[in-house]
Amino acid sequence: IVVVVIAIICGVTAQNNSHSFRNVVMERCEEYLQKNSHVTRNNDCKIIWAAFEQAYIGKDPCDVSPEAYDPLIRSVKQDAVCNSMLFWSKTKQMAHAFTAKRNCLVTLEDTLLGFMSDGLTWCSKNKSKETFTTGCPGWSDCQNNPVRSFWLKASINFAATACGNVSVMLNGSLETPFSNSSIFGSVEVKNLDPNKVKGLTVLLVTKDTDVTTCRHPSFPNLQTSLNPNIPYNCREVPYSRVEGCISDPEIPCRSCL
Ligand code: AVW
Repeated sequence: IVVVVIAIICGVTAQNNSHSFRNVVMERCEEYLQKNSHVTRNNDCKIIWAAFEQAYIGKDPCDVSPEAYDPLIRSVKQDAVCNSMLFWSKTKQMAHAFTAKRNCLVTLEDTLLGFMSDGLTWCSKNKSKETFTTGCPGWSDCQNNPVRSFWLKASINFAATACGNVSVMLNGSLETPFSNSSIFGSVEVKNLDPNKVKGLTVLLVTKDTDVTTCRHPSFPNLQTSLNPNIPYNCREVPYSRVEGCISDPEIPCRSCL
C-alpha cells in the first residue's frame, strides 16, 4: 500500500509539474496577446506551446540543441520594431525596469517569445513525456541544456531581426563592462545584419563614483566583433537619470538616454 501511495503521489506531482509549466507559458502567452493587440493576429498560443514542447520533451536534458527551437521561433509571428531594440548585459533588472512602462525601447523579454520564458527553468528526460521545473541542469552544467539553448536561439533571432539604430545597456559600475563571452558579446553583436542595422549605441550607465568610461579597453573588442559596416557609438548615461526615468514613466525617452 505504501509503495502504491508513494507511486501515486509521485505520478501526481510529476503531472502537476508538466501541467503547471504548460499553464505558466500558456497564461503568459495569452496575457501578452491581450495586452499587445497588434501581435494577437497571426499568433496562436496552442500552436506556440506545441512547438515549444517539441523542442525538449523526451530528450536528455543535456542534449537539446539551439536548433531544436527553430520550429518555436517560426511559430511566433512578431515583427521587429526598428530603432527601438535594446540589448543588455549585466543590466537585466535596470533594462527591464526602464522598458516596463515605455514603448520607445524593447528588450527580448518584452517580445512574446522572451516574455513567455523569462525566469523559467524547464527540462524533460530521455523517452519521458513530462516537463520538470526542478532538477534541471544549470546554465553551465552542460552546453546543450534546454534553457541555455532556448536563450541562445532566441538571442540569435532577436539580433538577426534587429533593424535601424539599436542600443545596448551596459553596466558602468563593473571593471569590465563588455565581455566577449556574454550572450551579447558572443552571440548578439555577431548576428547584427549590416543590411538592416544602421548603428549600435552603447549606453554605459555610470554612477558618479564609477571610473569606467566609454574609453574602456574592452570596447575595441566589441568593435572588432561588430560588422565593420555597422557604425559604433558609445554614450555615458548617468545612473541617476535612468533611475529618475524608471520612477517617472512620463519623462520622454529622449531626455532619458
Ligand atoms: P548577462 P548576457 N551562467 O547579464 O549578455 C549562468 O551576463 O549574457 O548578459 N547564467 C548565465 C550565464 C552564465 N555563464 N550567462 C548568461 N546567463 C543567463 C538576451 C543568466 O540567466 C538579451 F537579449 C543571466 O541572468 C540580452 O541582450 C542572463 O543569462 C542578452 O541576452 C544574462 O546574463 C543578455 O545576455
